[in-house]
Amino acid sequence: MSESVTTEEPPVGTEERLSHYRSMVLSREFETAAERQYKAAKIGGYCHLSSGQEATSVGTVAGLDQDDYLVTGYRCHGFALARGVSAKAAMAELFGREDGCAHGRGGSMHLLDVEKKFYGGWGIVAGQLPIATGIALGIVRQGRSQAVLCELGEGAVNMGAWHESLNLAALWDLPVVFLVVNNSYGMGTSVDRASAEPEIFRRAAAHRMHGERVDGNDLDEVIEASRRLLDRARLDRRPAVIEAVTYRYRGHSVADAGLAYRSKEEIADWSEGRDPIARQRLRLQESGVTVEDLEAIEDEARSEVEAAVEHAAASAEPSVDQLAHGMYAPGSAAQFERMRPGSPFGEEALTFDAGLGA
Ligand SMILES: Cc1ncc(C[n+]2csc(CCOP(=O)(O)OP(=O)(O)O)c2C)c(N)n1
Repeated sequence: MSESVTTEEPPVGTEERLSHYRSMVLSREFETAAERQYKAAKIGGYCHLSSGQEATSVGTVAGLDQDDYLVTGYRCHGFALARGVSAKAAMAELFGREDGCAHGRGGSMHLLDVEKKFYGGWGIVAGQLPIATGIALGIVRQGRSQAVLCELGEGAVNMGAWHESLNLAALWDLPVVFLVVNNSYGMGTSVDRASAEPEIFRRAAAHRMHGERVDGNDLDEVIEASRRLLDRARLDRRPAVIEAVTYRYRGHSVADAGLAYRSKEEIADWSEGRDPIARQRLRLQESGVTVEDLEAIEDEARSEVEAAVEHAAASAEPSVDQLAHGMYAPGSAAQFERMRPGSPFGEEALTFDAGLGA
């Protein structure tokens, strides 16, 4: 840790704890269903699941104000749901359907809901960091009081965009918190084999930025740290790094069994011994919540996901003539108009009608 940052946050109340529990269970159920649907060929492209990481996604999103921004990498289902994207809209997006939260154009890696200030879902490792940093710069330039939470995997911290983004965020005092989800593996490469400094939070110090590590499977700990650091970013314009240590139970993507580079014992150690949902369930029981109440929440989440799958399957495919809709900013048509063969840009003719409109 590069400095001490204290908290005066009140403890989380039971209603709120139940709501977070619901959100974690919904995420787990969603991922289980997504895997099944992918294997049944209802979902195409890539599909990265985050089962086991629920305390990190739910806990960090709990630290955001409604007006704050969220930007993530491709393992984004749990973050989208925690931010309030409905299971129906998220599942329909995985199915590539019109009712999806990105109208079926993005798929699993590119969930998006601008109204909820969830700016994706990005497939290029570390590609989301400059975007999040730019949003934070926009906030400062426009004199607004908001924060940005930027999620990335521990595999992304060896990319140039990590260094560039942290440097500018620290130099310009930008209100952004970089959340490194350290689930031990970038595809099949363990953090110890990839990072000269495997305690990722320490890397913040290279930019004179605050960094700290939390147990990413402990919901309360994650909420406390993310609230404190997001408040500090929003109110004092001070960036930070939170490293959440957690584990993904499934393979890198559904196409990876996840067993070639780690042992069954290691997976069991996390899934049976440190599961974030089981941990929170026990805490809730200890605080007086009944098993019946918890089971009702779990049944409700299961039904919500079943309904989401039915909804996704019944949703229309986007029409082909709308393929490029939303891809270009207003005004692009005029710019493309100038880009004819023989223009100073020397482009070839566009090969299909991009449906740009005015
Ligand atoms: C620039 C770039 N290089 C390589 C890839 C291929 N790739 C996809 S995921 C991944 C591993 C990233 O691991 P990590 O950042 O730890 O995230 P996690 O999968 O653990 O969520 C790689 C190398 C990519 N998408 N983008």
